[in-house]
Amino acid sequence: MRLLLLAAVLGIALAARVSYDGHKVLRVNPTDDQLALLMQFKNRPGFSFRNEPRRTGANLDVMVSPEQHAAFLSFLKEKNIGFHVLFDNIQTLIEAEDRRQRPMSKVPRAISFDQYYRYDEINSYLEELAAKYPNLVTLESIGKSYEGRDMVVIKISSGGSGTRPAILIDGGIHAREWIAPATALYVIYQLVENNAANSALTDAVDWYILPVLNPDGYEYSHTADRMWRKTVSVTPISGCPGVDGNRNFGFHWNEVGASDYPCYEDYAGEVAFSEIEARNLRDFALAHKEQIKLYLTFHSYGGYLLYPWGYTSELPPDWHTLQELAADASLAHLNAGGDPFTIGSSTNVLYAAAGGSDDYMKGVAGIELSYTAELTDTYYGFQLPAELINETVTRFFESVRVFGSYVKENF
Ligand code: 0X9
Ligand code: ZN
Repeated sequence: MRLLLLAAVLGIALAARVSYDGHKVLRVNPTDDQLALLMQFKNRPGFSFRNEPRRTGANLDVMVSPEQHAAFLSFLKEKNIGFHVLFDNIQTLIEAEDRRQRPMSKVPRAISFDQYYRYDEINSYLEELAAKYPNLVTLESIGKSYEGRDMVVIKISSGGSGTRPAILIDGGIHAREWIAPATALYVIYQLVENNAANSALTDAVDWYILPVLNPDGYEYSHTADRMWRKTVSVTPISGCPGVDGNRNFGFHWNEVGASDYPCYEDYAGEVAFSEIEARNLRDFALAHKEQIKLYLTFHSYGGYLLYPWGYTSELPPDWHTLQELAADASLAHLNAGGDPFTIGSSTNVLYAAAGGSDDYMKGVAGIELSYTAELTDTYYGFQLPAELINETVTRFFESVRVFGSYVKENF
């Protein structure tokens, strides 16, 4: 009883949550041939591929259930595939996160970057900013999510005409990538609450930031399943809800690197833009497409700055510009104490996957500069401990500064 009370007070639905007790994360170092063999395990019950390397020599991180562990180890040994155990029990990381989570409060204390905020808290913060900085901030709900949550875009603009160049940022299309909304929130914090120091970034450029693009999934990853990636909409298979939002955009939709099967993590949806969240973002971007010059979508993990295309290994004609700007952003990250990013087109440096928001923004909305930022190093994966948020977001803000200055100087 006491425990339940505590759970209620903490806002944690302990009873209903998926347990990952005994789930290990193995970092496997396959050769190209071995990787082909390993692909048979993708989407098998008890396995979750956290990334899918393309480059020779890159790691593959696999989460394995306790039931599958022994057989998988034998397989790795038999095929002589190198690996090491990254986490012995992923549930211990989840529990460490829970212990750090403080009770939800309607009005958050001063914002800080040593904790992950829930959807309601993030929106309260945005409202607080709108009330406090009416000359700089306006809020717009770009529509409701599947479960009826507002998708709130904060516009940060110091004035001027509607023809100023703008930057569109979103985070959290993948529910479990908690550092993504946290980073978007930090950009908001710096541009608004620390505007005196950052006014050069807002005096000629407008910013549209949607910190939680998949609010239902984000909340679900807090209350029910820490490893949730998708939206939560009903699919043709009962018991397998959700679509991969980043496979749902209507540009070369479902051509490669996506699944038709609703139970898989990279399910593309029944049709392009089946998901209301993807449609809402699409409509917003199209309505502002003349103004938006750069799109940044935050994901984790791995330390990549990716540009289109994800649907083909061919490069866009202006790939040099995309590459050079990303290199400058990466250098700023390095100078701030972070690691350099791996830079390249999604297909060429990560894997081919069509239906991503980045490809759509460039290919259809005509936003020339479009990037996916895979934030953070690879060790903790999706469960970057809250005490590492601060250094992650402060370093990445230096990259954001580079993107902002580029737009200011070139449009
Ligand atoms: O697979 C994805 O959607 C992204 N990686 S993640 O681990 N965060 O899921 C990469 C997306 C890159 N862009 C495209 N493929 N269009
Ligand atoms: Zn992602």
